[in-house]
Amino acid sequence: MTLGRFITLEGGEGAGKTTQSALLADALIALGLQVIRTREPGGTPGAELLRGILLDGSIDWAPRAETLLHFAARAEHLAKTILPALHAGRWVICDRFQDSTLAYQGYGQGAQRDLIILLADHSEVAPDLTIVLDLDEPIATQRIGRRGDAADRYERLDAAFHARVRQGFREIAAAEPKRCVLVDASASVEAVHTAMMTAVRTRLLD
Ligand code: Z5A
Repeated sequence: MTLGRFITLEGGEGAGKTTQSALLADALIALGLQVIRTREPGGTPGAELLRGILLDGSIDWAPRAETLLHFAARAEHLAKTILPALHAGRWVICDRFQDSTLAYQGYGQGAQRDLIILLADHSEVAPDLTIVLDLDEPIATQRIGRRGDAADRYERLDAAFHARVRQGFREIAAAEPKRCVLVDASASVEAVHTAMMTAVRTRLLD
């Protein structure tokens, strides 16, 4: 059985993951590949329910509880969306995955990082490629502001929190250069797409 490929997009808020996920999917489909796009937290009805309670801000979760809720959503997402697609030979593009838990809950909220790494190591599948979109917080805030929708619980956290998250993503990318590529997300939409396609071609297609 041929497994599809698993690509994750990571980075802080407003870095362009949703925009780039759509462009990447179109480019891969144009190459004749079968592609699905999905996101975390979410990607199945149960995981989308958990997304609601994580993001709506009605509960200020303890960091360990929040970590486990993200992994519960992920277990559902893996079992019902990601793994079936990969087993059917499809390429899966996922907007956020385990690196977000390490960056947000571990670096950002101070949850136990070795617990997060342990849970991630027990995942049934690891990404073939992770693209980390790296963006200065003020530019991200401008972009989010222009979009004009209500801020979720994470978006309402302060600049120091987002700086820790960014540092976390940069450290993750530096620690795993075979899996991760850090892309400057302050460039134009087209330039970021080109950088991502270069990574996909050299690491997964050539
Ligand atoms: N979270 C967590 O804590 N732990 C976990 O384990 C997981 C998640 C999995 C939900 O994520 C929250 O969950 C997230 C972390 C937490 N919260 N935060 N912050 P989400 O992915 O739904 O939320 P997000 O990261 O904030 O996504 P976003 O706001 O939709 O941003 P994006 O997808 O990276 O960006 P975008 O929507 O493509 O672009 C934002 C705007 O910028 C938009 O108007 C674009 O047209 C514009 N844009 C995009 N690219 C460019 C360029 N290159 N130049 C200029 N303008 C651009």
